[in-house]
Amino acid sequence: MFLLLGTNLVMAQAASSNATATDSGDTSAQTAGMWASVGYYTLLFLIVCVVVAVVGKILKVYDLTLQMQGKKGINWNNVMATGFLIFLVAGIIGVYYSFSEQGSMILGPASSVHGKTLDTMFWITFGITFVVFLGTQVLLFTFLFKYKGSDKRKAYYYPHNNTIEKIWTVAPAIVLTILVVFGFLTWRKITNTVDAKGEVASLNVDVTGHQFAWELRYPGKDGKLGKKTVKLVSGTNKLGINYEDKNSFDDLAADTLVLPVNKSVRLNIIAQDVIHSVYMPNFRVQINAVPGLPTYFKFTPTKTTAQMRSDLDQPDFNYHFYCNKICGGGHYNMQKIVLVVSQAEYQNWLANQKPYLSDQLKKELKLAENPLYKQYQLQNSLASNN
Ligand SMILES: [Cu+2]
Repeated sequence: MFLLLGTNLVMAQAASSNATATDSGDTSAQTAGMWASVGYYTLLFLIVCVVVAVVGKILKVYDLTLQMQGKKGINWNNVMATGFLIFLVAGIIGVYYSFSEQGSMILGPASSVHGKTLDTMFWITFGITFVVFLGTQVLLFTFLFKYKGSDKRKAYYYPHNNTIEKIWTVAPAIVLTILVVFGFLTWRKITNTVDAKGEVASLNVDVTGHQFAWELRYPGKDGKLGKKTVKLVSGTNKLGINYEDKNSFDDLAADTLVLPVNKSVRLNIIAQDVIHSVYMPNFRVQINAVPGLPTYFKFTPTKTTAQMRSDLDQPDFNYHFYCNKICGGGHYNMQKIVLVVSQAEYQNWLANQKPYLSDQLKKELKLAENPLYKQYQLQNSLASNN
């Protein structure tokens, strides 16, 4: 009960702090408000405890006086059984309340191809577990009430029954197997969609997390990302790009994750310090960024930002990209806007992005004297002349 109150409290706080942050930004008033509500719920909990204790004591005294007068005392079996029934009804009301109050906070339809499959899996799992939850709770508490202790009835000693043991072992095993196999097939379908079968993703983007920002690197005209090495990381070469790889020369640095709609994207995920996590709820994308262990995620966005805005009737809607690990003091900073646009808009945006290779970096690496770079420049100028 205390946990439930606590969860509600935190949710209410998040909602109210979101509302007031835009209004006034007065954090001290918010903190005071927070402690006032913590105090309020703690007090409420203590009062409920005291009331229960007092009612219990009164009943006990009443019971004792009845017994002293030679009458039949309180039937505690009935009291306990009724208590269980009240608990069941209150619990079901609580479940209904949390669905009706917080159910609307659930994410809208997925905006990616694999997201729809994941959602189907989620709802099937939810449906099965919810029916089992409701069924077991109703049976448990109804039986507790129906077969409460009584003087007229003696408890039946029933130590073992192979048949029902088989049923309650085999039935959950079958259901769990179906769910696990379903999840495995779904995950395989997601990870096999784009390039696992040798088919290259239309777009390959590097996402590097560090305390406390994400760095994005897009491939240039060649469509290939250059190699990188952690040893080369410096003030001017934040990602440690290796310029002995000629694919690096035209790579682009971007501030926003812009993606063309209906094209497969592969995000190469890297962490430079602690574990971060790439989280894009609308696309149902979430995977850890682990130092020393590059991960990746492939997905295909299906709805442009503009489409979502008109569908949801929210002109200021944006997809977001978050860090999903509490990675340190500036963790809240690790978010970006994700723009899903048409192919033409994407090309247009890409043409305006700055190369990762800054003038300063060129000087530092003495690229003017590098034969590989000279050759790259020559090819570029020939290409633009043609
Ligand atoms: Cu982070």
